[in-house]
Formats: sequence, structure tokens, C-alpha cells
Amino acid sequence: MLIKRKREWEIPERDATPESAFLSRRSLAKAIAAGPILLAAGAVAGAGRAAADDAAPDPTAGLYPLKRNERYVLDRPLTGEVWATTYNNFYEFGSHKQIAKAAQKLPLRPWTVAFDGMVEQPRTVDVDTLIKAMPLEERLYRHRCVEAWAMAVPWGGFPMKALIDYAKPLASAKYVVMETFKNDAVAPGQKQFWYPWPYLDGLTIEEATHELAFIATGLYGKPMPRQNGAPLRLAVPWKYGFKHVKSIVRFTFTDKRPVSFWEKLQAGEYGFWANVNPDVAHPRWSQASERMLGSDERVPTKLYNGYAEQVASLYEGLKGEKLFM
Ligand SMILES: Nc1nc2c(c(=O)[nH]1)N[C@H]1C(S)=C(S)[C@@H](COP(=O)(O)O)O[C@H]1N2
Ligand SMILES: [Mo]
Repeated sequence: MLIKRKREWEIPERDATPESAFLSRRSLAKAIAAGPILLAAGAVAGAGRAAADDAAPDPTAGLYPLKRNERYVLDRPLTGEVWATTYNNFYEFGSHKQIAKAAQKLPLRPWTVAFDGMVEQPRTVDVDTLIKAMPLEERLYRHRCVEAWAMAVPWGGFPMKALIDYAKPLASAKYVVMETFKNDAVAPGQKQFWYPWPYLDGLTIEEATHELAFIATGLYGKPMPRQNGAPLRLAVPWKYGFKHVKSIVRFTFTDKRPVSFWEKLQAGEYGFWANVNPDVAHPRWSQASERMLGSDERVPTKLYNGYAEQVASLYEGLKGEKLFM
């Protein structure tokens, strides 16, 4: 018989709560008071506009599966596709994990991506034109949510550096900000006015041009499912999952550090850098271990989610910063 020995990092998952758990009684009370009116108005306004394009074939489907870049190896088994595509965070479609069905309402074409702010020339491009101009490949990456669950998946997509080169930022730009679509006719979560929609987050230009920063357009050898952030989302595997902006419509270049969706909501819990560190606890739970989706085992969390060798040098002169929240 196997003797199960409790290790210090074996915490039950119930000790980690969703990002949304901070919502104060006051804002919830306000929301409930205003809710029925808002929902009714939204339902009427949304009727007839919410149809998805399920019938239309994805114009990029023929590009997959992509050739795997063998540089990116995992230290753990791949997560089952069913888990990665049915246990999701996408607050636009609800604050629970079963948003996959609701997300099917998101229309994916036409989809345009804007490049603006501190760029040589602002422009808006069709997503298929953009994807076809990029060096596509598949990478196996770990993913660590701040809620202490994790997965390991094959993303399809392209290095973010290629996108930054395409956008031509000015030399004075220091940050790139990514923004999710806004359309409360299909995304009922966006009717919750106490969230600062649209979802956004940012990276420094050094982070965005690091070889690990990836714009994912596919998953498991197919175009990206809606619930995972179709048609394009960020993948920065050394950072907590909330930095991984989904369904991006805009890249804005700026010299001012952006305040992200989560930081606006709760600056005491979520910051700009959000690098994974098992030794820095979230104010409400330990970050020492994680549960892999599809398994009950807890495994120890690694500094920079196991990518320290590649990324630690990005943070060398930043000792005074809160790098791990
Ligand atoms: N627009 C948007 N992007 C988002 C989120 C969200 O709620 N809205 N959740 C983030 C969080 S907390 C995580 S862990 C990942 C989850 O990605 P996955 O569902 O593909 O696993 O998406 C991130 N990107
Ligand atoms: Mo997350």
C-alpha cells in the first residue's frame, strides 16, 4: 500500500478562490439591486444580434496542425484537451468555470485587430491577413492560473516579437497594452457594470519581444476555441494566467504603465508584473503548489513557472518592484 505523506505544498484547492472572490458586499448589493433592470434591457437589446457564425468555416482551419517547435519542452504530461477546453476563465461569459457553451455565441468573423498609440502609423488589419503574415508554429507551454490550477498545452501561433515588428512601435514606446472585444450582446458578463470592461493587460516591450512571449491562434492542432480566446490571445508562460488576454482586438503602444483589469479591481491582490513565484503567497492563499487540470495531484509550483533560466534576467535591475503579484 502506498503511504500518502502530506507535504507542505499540499493545500486543498478550496483554499484558493476565484479572482472574483474579493467583490465587496457593497458592490454586490448594488449589482443585485440594479441587476433585473439591466438584464431585462440587455436581453431586449441583444435579441437578434447575438447569433454566432457557427456555420461559417474558420478561414484559417487549413493552416493547422502547425509544425511543432521542438525547443519548447515540458516537464509533465500534456493536459487532456477536454479539460483545457471546458475548464476556463473568461469573465465576459461568466465568473464560473463552465463558460465554454456560453462562449460559442462569440462571432469570430469579421474580426479586426487595431495597432495604435505610439506607432509609426496606426492601422487596423483583418485577423486572417495578420495570421497569414506571421511565422506560425506550435509550442508546448505550461500555464499557471493565480487560482493555483495549471495545465500544459500545445498552443499554435507566432512569437509576439513578429507582431511587434509588424506594428512598428516608436522607440519611445515602453509598454504594449492588449484589449479584449467589447460586446455585451454576446458576452453577458460585460453587463456586470462593476467590472472595468474591456478586459486589458500589458507587457513591457522587453517582455513582449522576449522569445517566450507568444500570440496563440490555435490549440491542440486546430484553430483556437472561442472559450480559450479565439481568434487570438496572449501566452506568456512565466506569468500568471490573468495576464493572458483573450480575444484581442487592440494593441496600444504607450510610455505609461497600464493598469490592468484585475489591478483596477483589486490593486492589493493583482499587480502589473504577475510573475509566478511559489514563495510569494497571494493575500488569500498559498502559491506553493498547483493542481494540474484533470488530476487531483498537487505539484510544487516553480519560480517563473519553470522558465526562470529564460526570463529571470528581464527583472534584474527591478528589485524594488512587486514582481510576483
Ligand atoms: N478577456 C479575458 N481574458 C482572460 C480572462 C478573462 O476573464 N477575460 N481570464 C484570464 C485567466 S484568469 C486565465 S487563468 C486564462 C485562462 O485561459 P484558458 O481558459 O484558456 O485556460 O485566461 C485569462 N484571460
Ligand atoms: Mo487565472
